[in-house]
Amino acid sequence: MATETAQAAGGTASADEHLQLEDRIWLLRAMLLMRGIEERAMSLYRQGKVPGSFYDGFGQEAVSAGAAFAMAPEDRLCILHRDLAAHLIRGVPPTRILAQYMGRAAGITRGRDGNVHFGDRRLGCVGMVSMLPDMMLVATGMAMAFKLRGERRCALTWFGDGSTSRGDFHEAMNWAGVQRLPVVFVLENNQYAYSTPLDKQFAVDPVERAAAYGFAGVKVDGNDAEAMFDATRQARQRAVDGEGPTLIEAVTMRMHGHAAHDDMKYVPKDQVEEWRRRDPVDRQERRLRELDVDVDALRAEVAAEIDTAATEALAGPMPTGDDVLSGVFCEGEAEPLGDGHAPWSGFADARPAAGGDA
Ligand SMILES: Cc1ncc(C[n+]2csc(CCOP(=O)(O)OP(=O)(O)O)c2C)c(N)n1
Ligand SMILES: [Mg+2]
Repeated sequence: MATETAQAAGGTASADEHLQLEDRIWLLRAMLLMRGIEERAMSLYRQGKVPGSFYDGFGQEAVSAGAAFAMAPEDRLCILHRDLAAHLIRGVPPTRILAQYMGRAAGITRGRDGNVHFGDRRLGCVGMVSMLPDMMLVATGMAMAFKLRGERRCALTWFGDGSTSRGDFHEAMNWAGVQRLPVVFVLENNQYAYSTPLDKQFAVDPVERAAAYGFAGVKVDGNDAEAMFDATRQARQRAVDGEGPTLIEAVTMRMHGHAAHDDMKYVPKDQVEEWRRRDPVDRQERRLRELDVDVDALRAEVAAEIDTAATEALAGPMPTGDDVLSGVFCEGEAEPLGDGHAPWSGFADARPAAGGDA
């Protein structure tokens, strides 16, 4: 299986063909929202309003925005701790996300977790399992269900470079390859797993591992939202056409510490500086300015939306504890996952028929 390298900067011919101007604006909007919400959450954390620690995806916004954008409403997403843009693209409102971080009743887990382990099942997002990378097995299992039911649907999961050293990674890759399952694995290579750098993580180029399991591996500039979109669009197409899984290695950089408590002293400063010049938000912004989009107005609109969301989230109550046992076990009929938003205009007219439940 060939390992391809997607074209880096300036947009690909294929992205030009598949993205309308409104899609390109949507991609920037999702990334601006992600960055703004996470910045606000970090300041709420410092004010003692976010319990535990806080994890962000600063510098990695294009990985979740670009990949999630290529998915159809009936597809299923297993979203990790640096992938906030995926929740936003599927339709989770910023207020609920900020409420989630603060452990409030209006959060996605209704105050049961003040952290990143959430997913709105009504929008086709699976709540994150903290044991890494168990979401690869969940996505593979869902893809197995799609295949058995003969549905044209796809599952996608993100996971980090650190996850590739775990047994579950290899089990998921192997089963997906053997069964030729409709699943997309997005390896978010952000150079570090906590303080462990890449040269202590793998002795091979990780994208080559796809070939070892019999499917395609694609290395993509993870700081380019449109390149991410395009690689995922093609991977999804292969998946629903019965051509099996794809491993997409999104090469990016974790620009902040592992979490709020980590000053990342172990990361060389010039490495961070070098990646700052490749900022994914700036990149999409430049692209849109060239297309005469009023990016300043978009920025102002997003900033106002986040202000409103933060005010609403802060005004919302904490959970009372009365319903702490509800939702722990299935009561009555299991409620299937719902379909999420999929703003990519390509799906407006050419949406495949929705399949059954998963
Ligand atoms: C099995 C397991 N071991 C340890 C952890 C604690 N932990 C959470 S995130 C993380 C680092 C993961 O690094 P990577 O996979 O590269 O993802 P990144 O955080 O860089 O996005 C660790 C060790 C965990 N969640 N699961
Ligand atoms: Mg990592």
